[in-house]
Amino acid sequence: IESSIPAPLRDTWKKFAATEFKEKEAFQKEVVKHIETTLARSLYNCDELAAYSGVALAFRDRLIIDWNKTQQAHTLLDQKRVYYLSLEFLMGRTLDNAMLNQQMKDTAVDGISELGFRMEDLIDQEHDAALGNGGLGRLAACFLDSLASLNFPAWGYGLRYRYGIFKQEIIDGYQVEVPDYWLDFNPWEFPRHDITVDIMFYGHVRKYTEEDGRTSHVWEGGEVVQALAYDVPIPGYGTPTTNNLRLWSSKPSTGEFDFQKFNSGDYESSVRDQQRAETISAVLYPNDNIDVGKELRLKQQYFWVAASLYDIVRRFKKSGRAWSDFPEQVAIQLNDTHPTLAIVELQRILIDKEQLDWDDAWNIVTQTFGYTNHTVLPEALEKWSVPLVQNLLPRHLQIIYEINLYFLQTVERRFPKDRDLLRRVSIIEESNPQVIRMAYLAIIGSKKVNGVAELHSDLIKSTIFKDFVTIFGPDKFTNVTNGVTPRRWLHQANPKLSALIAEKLGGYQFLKDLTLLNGLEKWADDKDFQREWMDIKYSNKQRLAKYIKETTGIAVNPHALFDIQVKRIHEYKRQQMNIFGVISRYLALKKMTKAERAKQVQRVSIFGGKAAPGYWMAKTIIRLITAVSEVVNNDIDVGDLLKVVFIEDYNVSKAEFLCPASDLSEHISTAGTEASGTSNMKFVLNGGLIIGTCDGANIEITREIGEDRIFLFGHLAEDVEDLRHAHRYGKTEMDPALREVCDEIQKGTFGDPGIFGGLIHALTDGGDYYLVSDDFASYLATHKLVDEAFKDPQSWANKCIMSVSAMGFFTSDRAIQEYAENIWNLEPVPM
Ligand code: 73E
Repeated sequence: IESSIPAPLRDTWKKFAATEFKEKEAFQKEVVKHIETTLARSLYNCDELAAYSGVALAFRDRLIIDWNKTQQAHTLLDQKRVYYLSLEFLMGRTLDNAMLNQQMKDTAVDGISELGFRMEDLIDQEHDAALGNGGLGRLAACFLDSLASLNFPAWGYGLRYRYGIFKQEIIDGYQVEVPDYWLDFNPWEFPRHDITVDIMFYGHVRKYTEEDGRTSHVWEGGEVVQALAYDVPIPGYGTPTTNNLRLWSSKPSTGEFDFQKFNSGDYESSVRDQQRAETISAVLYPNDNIDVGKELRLKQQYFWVAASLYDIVRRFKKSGRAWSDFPEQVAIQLNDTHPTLAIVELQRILIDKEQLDWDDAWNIVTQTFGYTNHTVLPEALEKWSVPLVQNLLPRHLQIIYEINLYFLQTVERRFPKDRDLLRRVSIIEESNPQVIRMAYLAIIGSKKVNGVAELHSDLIKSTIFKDFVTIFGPDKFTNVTNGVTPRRWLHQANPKLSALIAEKLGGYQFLKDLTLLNGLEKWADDKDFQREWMDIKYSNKQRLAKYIKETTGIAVNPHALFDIQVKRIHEYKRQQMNIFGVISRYLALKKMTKAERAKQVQRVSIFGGKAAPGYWMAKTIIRLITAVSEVVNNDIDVGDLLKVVFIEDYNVSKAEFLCPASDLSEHISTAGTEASGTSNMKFVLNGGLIIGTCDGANIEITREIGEDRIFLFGHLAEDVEDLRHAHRYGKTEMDPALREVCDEIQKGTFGDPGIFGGLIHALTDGGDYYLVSDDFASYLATHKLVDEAFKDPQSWANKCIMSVSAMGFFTSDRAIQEYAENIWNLEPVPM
């Protein structure tokens, strides 16, 4: 209140309020002003980076105006808000998205060309904001876009890493990691030097008795680090709603604790403490679907969760409401178990700081949180060692024990004498050392638990969380199938296709209601429309071919079938099966006569994706792909019939030109391992077909588009256990085609076979855990069907158009609407 302008002066103030540019000249004026003043450059000294910066600053001003209005409106209305807590936000670039969401891109393209620049070149100057590993982080970014586009009052909370996911270079065929320092010029963030929170680690808990006889706890004597807020505006599409993403950065505390050390002359250790403080938000852990359990990661989690909750609670308290209203005003969604400590932290705030009774506090907590599970892979389920937590967060450990005690007591009352059940569902696993099972804590502390695709949500209920369904009943568990934002993944990535669709549907309303795509159905057999459609696909493939030529030197024919698998490299995603299939194709081509070869479909096999730096097997898979590409691409017998390409440093902005350029994309995880997948949705939405297993969202995609428009193969999730069992007991023989591939690798056709020993071992003595051999025959046979289908361009085009027309379900808008209705109980703010 004290910081607002006195009422009588506000009219003067409003007379000078910032306004948004609306036409070309006003835009140009803003750009030149920013280049000449904000950036201190001139028309004699303006390169593409300066021009990009000028355009970015001009659009940033527009965003800020809408953002201020949105935040004021939300504060005034004081409706329920949702807070999306995610350790990862894989935003990619902002400028193009901001121009499109504000529906000002055409004006800007025109305006900037009169100033001597091509907008594509400027857009290309921007560094990706790559604060995430893969699907989980990108999902968070799509959700922010949908929340704003649907006018929901929502905030994202995350960490402002100084280094995002590493940049991947391929050197001599191997992945090399290069740090991603992305902050030298970032016009899209605003430091809020007035918004800081002190966060404590270590220390001890002191118990004392209050005057009324109750026991209280203080956590004290620890090390304090400061969290500083950086805000990022999130514009909705075709609405002024602009939400806030708040990212915390760590700094040394300016509080008394550190002055003590300084004053006592302990400079060295004081400097070390400062560096330690900055380390917390320094780097994103580069592991997708793997839990490593490092202390610094736990520090990141608590630092971010504690700062965010402090902020959320502070905002709630300003409203002057009773604590019991908290769950009516606040919904907090946990993106996987990474923010699970928020449950414990809120309980701690309520009992230790706000003096609520345990039960009242716990009721509030368990009405506030929702937990989204993203994986069933055992190696990805977070477990924190008890000694580690004891040392870093002693009060939280006490509270976790207490939560567990009360929980186990209720279980015991309902299921007396079932000691094994108690052992199975305890938050504490009795291993050596003991560990805390974060997923169990998340379930117990949340109102709702959801998986991210139907199969996945069923699987968590029948496997890893089975006992909790028995205890809490089935209604606590629900499904929200993932989605992707059509603004970025159709309109921005594939402007030509978006324009063609708009022409047929009479406008761009489909970008706000993706089910309108079903209006394309009636054009699916129209020859002219098919030709326009496939011409766009061809030009997207040409653009990719040009990029491949420029970056790798490999010449690929844009008329060939482009077969793309881009995603993090992981054994469960089975890029190894794909490259084995490529080798098998290569061997078959080598055996053919010239006449037979002439009848084959030309293929370009394109791979891309990062391996976690410590994941040896994933790195070996990359090495095999690059080795095969060297041999195959230089074999004159093969020529254009087969090319193999590894795209370096796959990221969001590369996905934006890869998705529109596929004829076929691969989503071939071992059944039951890929929770959802989201690139499957992006590829189909861009008019590509997919080859895939009955896994994750592939199943629902099949249901929507029809099974004759997808190339499904392989065993089902329900078969997996038996198949693995058979491998363990040596009751299987390797698929003969796969045997041939392995023999060829071992002969040295792709270089020193010693390099690939691990891959072969995984298939043989390793027990073939991902069932490559079991699915291989069906995989190859299905690729043959793909070739046959590709030979009939009209029927292929029809399949693509019909598929796109049926993709309405997979918008992240639908997913967000489901969360709002079934989990958050959240209403949009009318704008
Ligand atoms: O299937 C994808 C899913 O589409 C799943 O593997 C991914 O989340 C996507 C969005 O729901 C995912 N990432 C992680 N777990 N599941 C993960 C785990 C630990 C660290 C980083 C990411």
